[in-house]
Amino acid sequence: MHSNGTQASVAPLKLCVIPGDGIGAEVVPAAVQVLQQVAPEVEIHSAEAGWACFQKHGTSLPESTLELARSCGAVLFGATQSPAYPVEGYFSPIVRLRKTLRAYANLRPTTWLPVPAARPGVDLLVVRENTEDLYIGREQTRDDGDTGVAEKVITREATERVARLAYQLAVRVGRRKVTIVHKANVLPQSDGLFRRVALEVAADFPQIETDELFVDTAAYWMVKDPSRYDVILTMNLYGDILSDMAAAWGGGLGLAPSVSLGDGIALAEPVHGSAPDIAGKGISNPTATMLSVAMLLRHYWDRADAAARIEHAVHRALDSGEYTIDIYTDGALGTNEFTSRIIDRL
Ligand code: GGG
Repeated sequence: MHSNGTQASVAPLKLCVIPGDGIGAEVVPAAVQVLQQVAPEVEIHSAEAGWACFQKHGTSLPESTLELARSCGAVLFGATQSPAYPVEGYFSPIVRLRKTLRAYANLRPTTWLPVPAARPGVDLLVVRENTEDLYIGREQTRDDGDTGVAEKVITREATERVARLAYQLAVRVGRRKVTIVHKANVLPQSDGLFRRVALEVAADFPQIETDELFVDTAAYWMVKDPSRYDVILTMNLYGDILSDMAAAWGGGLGLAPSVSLGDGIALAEPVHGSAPDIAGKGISNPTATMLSVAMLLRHYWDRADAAARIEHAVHRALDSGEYTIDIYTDGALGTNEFTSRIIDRL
């Protein structure tokens, strides 16, 4: 309070909301409803991106969306459905958004939830480098028409910043071990650099145990015994794949949240995609998006209290057997009904 009795002005919390394609249009509004219950002060600003946006406007990520995302600082993205064949002028909006916003560290936790498919005791965090690797989109078809080439880029700068964030986070949240995942024996120039730089950063954190695995061995252990892991630090492509595998132990992709952090930026999104097979039926699971909002509250807005309210409400609903159809078919709830049950518990 100022001495003249007026309230000091506090910058409003703003969220840029981009539902995207498919079930993004169902799960994002559900998660926004939940957010408005626990943090009604957050201003909601909507924007477009995705395949449908490309068909409408000729771009999958309009400049106005990027500007809004930058000015809000916090973004909630649903899902997108990029075609699996080349389309002139099209690029993946989510990959571009992560890179343009320099949201460089994608945090993908898998923790046990009270659902039938979850593996008791699973509790791990994948920290995935989010701005380079094979995902930079430098791809071409050679003149022979039968050779596709993609460039993989790994830099010291991007590796160092994601590694440092992973170790700092490990210290802050009380994790004990970081496993660096790579394939440096086959790719010594790119993965070898990632390994070297990550190990250099690890040396600054002697309180955290560090080990390393080749990505194929890491996949084997993810299936055989995920309790081997605490924090996994890895590159973009391997992180994408390993975190989906981990999500199976958490009870399924419908429950797997994520947030990507950068300097002054956070981009929350469920790990799952646009699920075109179930889009529009009102049966999608909004849990992953709700838990992604909780991650935004905890890691970006420093609102651990509000994050915990969402997480506890989700736990209690699942514990009472309130499931969407991806979790259990008998008596499954639709997206809106499930969302109401969560809101009732907040
Ligand atoms: N919510 C994350 C998401 O949309 N995943 C699917 C994905 O990565 N898609 C990339 C694309 O279709 O451009």
